[in-house]
Amino acid sequence: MALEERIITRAIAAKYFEKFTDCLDLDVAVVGGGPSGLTASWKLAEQGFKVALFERKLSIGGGMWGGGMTWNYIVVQEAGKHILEEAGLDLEEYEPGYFTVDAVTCTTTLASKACLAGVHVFNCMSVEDVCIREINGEKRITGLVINSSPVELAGLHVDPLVLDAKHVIEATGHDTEVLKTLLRKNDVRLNTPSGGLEGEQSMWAEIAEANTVTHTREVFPGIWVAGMAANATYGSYRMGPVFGGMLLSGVKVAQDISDQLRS
Ligand code: 48F
Repeated sequence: MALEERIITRAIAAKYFEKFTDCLDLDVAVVGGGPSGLTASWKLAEQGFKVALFERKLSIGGGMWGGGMTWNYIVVQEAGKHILEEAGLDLEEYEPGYFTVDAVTCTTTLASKACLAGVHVFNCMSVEDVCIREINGEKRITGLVINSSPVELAGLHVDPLVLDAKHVIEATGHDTEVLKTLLRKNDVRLNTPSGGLEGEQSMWAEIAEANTVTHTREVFPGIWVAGMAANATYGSYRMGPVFGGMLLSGVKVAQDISDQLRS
């Protein structure tokens, strides 16, 4: 059988745009494919919700690939260990309560769980803005403004495209990019003590890990913070290469959004 490049091209274009148009109206749009975004999208997709994940880089996985300082092992504490075990990973107890796992195995496994659960992944796609609408007298995020990452990287003047989402998860990590844009462009207040971003503090893993979970919440109607973005939003500490809080935050945001979508 002849192998025609034209058919290969048509197959890619047809399948991509089928996926893209199917995702114009989402239950949940996740921004950032780090551990919290991956876990959240996996947990939502396995419940049957229509979920898309937007990741600026070519690879999903965020800050998990390199362990600590490129030494590619990560540590997970007891509380978050069951999530990785559910994904099929074996963890080794290094000292009581400290479990290690190969960072690359962990990242690829989490990514695989999300993809196989039905998350529509758009890698190489940057979220540059949100859509905001007034609904019943309340401002609410109703969608995302996206652009191809190479367009963004090259600084080309190309307009973005837009899709609707009932809920958005801000999982962009330390930079909280989506919320920064929301605040810069709109006269709005977040559900934080100051109404703005409280900002991340220096390293304190024990407090930060617990805070990551308690700070995972709806920060403005229609947009939720998860992972390191939750701590940066609510003024907590960084925690370095211990990942239980990231995983638990992903599970929590998925559960809370699922409860709202079902109510
Ligand atoms: O930083 P990241 O891994 O976020 P996370 O899930 O996990 C944090 C940990 O990796 C680590 C830590 C805890 O142990 O402190 O840092 O909170 O992943 C965030 C992802 O979001 C992407 C970015 O490329 C990264 O992969 N991202 C950031 N801004 C955008 C974006 C954007 N505007 N559009 C699309 N993707």
